[in-house]
Amino acid sequence: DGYVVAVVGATGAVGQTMLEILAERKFPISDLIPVASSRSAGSSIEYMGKEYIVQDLETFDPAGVDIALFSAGGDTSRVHAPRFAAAGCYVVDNSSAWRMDENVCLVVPEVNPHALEMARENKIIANPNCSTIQMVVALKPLHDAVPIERVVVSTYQAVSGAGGKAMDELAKQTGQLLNAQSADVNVFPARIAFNVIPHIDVFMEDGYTKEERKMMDETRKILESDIAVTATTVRVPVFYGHSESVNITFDGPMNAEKARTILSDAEGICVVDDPAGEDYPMPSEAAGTDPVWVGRIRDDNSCANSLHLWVVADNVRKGAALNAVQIAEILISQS
Ligand code: A2P
Ligand code: 11C
Repeated sequence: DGYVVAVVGATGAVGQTMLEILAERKFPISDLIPVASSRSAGSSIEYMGKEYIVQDLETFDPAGVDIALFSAGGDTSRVHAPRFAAAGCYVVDNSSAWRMDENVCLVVPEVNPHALEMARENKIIANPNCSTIQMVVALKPLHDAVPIERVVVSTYQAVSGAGGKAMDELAKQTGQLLNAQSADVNVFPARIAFNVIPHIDVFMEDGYTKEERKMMDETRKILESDIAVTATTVRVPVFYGHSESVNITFDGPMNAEKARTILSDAEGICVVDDPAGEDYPMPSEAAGTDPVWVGRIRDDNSCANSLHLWVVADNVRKGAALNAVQIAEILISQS
């Protein structure tokens, strides 16, 4: 016994990790259905030692599916998530399509599991953007202790956030440049190998990118607070693991020592913060792990009641696949 689980986008970078995490966490599955585009329909995927045939999303009938984990892009979700929901299936959607819809909850299990209440009716649950997830996991316990007034975040985001083709592009360009060839630029707006690009997703009229807008809007929705948030999001030549420099101003007394104690006790967080031992979180160590890693916790001496944090997490796991599976775990625990 167990649940019928569909993974939509099963052949992609996040979909593959969803399958790994479902297996690792022994999610109770009676039938697994991998779904993708017509390009990969008919091919097979392995899950816990068994082969499953990939179904074509366009023609797939969701009747009988209990939970679908979607990670196949916003356009795909906009069309197909309502179709699955109408068939009575819970959809945990990793795209940006539904996140800011006022009838859809945006959930990080460590932060706002209560918001899932809303999903009982409309069945769609939005998984936040990866860079938002790891930041709100760190902000929430601090915000509970002393309300946050303002957050200034700068990100250092891995290429896996942009999918499988983006990872191939970093690998290929690195090889080309080390062999004195010119780099082929296809996925990113500029060369990513041996470079840093202050541009993720499209630019909007106000000069911010959509990735920056997501961090600002989603943070307020998840924390259910109108705290001021401003972001600069940057792509770096790292395969897995987003890093963030987060500067926080509180509405009352807060300091590094207090924050270190709060964060050390918080769910889903590991504090690694030992300047004397030169120990701090890095994507090379966070990759492949589940926690949100926090370090470099220090007072911002330029401003009262302000702190700096350095926050690192595996963007494909906690930032996407793991968070979605954790949401599914709560859904089945309530059913
Ligand atoms: P496919 O392999 O058939 O193209 P990534 O984020 O690594 O680029 O992966 C994207 C995932 O989303 C893949 O599994 C891809 O399937 C899937 N996908 C993309 N577009 C569609 C679509 N129109 N319908 C169904 N699945 C899609
Ligand atoms: C990135 N954060 O690293 C993006 C990827 O809204 O789910 C996730 C985009 C999203 O490129």
